Amino acid sequence: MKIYKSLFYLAGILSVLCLSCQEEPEYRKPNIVFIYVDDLGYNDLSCMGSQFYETPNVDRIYNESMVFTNGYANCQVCSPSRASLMSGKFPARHGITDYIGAQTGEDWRERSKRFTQLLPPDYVVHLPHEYVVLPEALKEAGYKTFFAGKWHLGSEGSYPTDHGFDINQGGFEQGGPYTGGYFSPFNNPQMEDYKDEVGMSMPSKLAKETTAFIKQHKDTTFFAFLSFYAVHSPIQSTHEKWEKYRNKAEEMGIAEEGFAMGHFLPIRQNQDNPVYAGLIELMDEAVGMVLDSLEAYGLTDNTIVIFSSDNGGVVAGDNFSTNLSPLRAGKGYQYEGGIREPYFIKVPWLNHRGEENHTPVTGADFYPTILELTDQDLRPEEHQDGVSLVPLLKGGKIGDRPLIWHYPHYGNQGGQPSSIIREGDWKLIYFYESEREVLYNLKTDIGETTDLSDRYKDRVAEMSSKLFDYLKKVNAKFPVRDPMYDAEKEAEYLERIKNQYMPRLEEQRMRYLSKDFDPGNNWWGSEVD
Ligand SMILES: [Ca+2]
Repeated sequence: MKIYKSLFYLAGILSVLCLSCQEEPEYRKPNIVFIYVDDLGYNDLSCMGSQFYETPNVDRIYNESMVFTNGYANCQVCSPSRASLMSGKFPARHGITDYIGAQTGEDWRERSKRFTQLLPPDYVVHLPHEYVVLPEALKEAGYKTFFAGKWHLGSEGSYPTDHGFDINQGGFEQGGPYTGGYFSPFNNPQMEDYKDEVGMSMPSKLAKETTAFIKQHKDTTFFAFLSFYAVHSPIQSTHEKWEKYRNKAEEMGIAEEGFAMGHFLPIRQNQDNPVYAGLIELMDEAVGMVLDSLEAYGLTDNTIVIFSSDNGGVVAGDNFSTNLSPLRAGKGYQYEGGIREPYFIKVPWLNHRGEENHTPVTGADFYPTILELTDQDLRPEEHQDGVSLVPLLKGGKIGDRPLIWHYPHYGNQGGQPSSIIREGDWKLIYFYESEREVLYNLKTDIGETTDLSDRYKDRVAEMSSKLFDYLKKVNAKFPVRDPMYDAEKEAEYLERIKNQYMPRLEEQRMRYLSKDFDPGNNWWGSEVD
């Protein structure tokens, strides 16, 4: 008995000694760095299989993440996907179904001059204020919240600082760097231009602001949302990077023809655009700056890093930048190229090493996932269409659920008004023009080449009714037939695209790949005397 007592006494002394000499580190909620690239395609990264683009820094995230191979944006264009990420709701529910600024109804007919069969419906034009969106939830939990880059979720009154971000660097109503291009001065009304930054690239500037924020808040808990304007049009790069990728394209062999006609527009057939490759590398270097700053301030082990994009890479329309084979099409389209994305979640203490998870997941899942990873109660009344992916991150499963997309608009890139439902390996697309469905099995046919709707009529009926039940439940809006539609005019328009526009695109492609290419203006302002 005496011995036990002495041991107990001794243990007590030791534990007191231990506490005094070695302070228990105070538990701190993890930081979050969310990196969102604009218009980045599924395989526009070297870690995702590109042989042309080089992205060693994004590959660092990939290598320490769980990689979701069936990770999706919630729409084939930007604003709807961004609103889904912030709100945890699918676009049909939050009502921002097209990029903010797109024309609808008779305006579409008058201004697009495309002579389409349908008139697209109105949509919500800013992130609804009544929602408690992700940054607001994190702010309530004590996070310092920071936004840098592209916003495109409303104009004044609906900027990042109106939706839970303490700081906004460069986010406003515009969807691209239209005010000053990709090299400083940017003339962005929400971001200061400095004299010593003239010629600096937009990705570097956004990374610089993000790392300054991280440094300033390294002793608190923060949520930094780095929302690159890259790699959205107008694509621009430096002379040096253009030259590197022009030479690389030549080494890989330049195809004689670069385009093939799609439904409405020519579609780029290869990854061989040296300006786009250079812009991707500028983005990648900026990612490296942010990762290095986490390392420098000792934050790597307590910072969750997430990487994704808002829609597919641009294969048609805008700058006709890339090709996403074996996925079909790209931004603006209802096919996998339009919606499937790089989707990486790095949780340092789960020690992932690039393991692939094939469960279909979407941008709406980030909100509940982040809440659970930061020990907060879920808010199912907010993120109604998202689920927490923490069970998957821990090696388990989540319940089966249908994923739904609703895009009752014509994309500038040639996409068609359509709705999509994905269940398991099956994907059903409903086209509003033809009022027909197509059915693909993505496991055996990732390129969506073989329509199986005639063979699986029961499955089509079942998935279709699930899709439209959901759309009706959330009061989705639908396109209407244009009473002034003229099939002949549309056919003439499409002939002009094929016979006049496509040859001009081929010329432009070859100009970018020629040895003496010079865009003028000192390489878009990147070269400073
Ligand atoms: Ca986008």
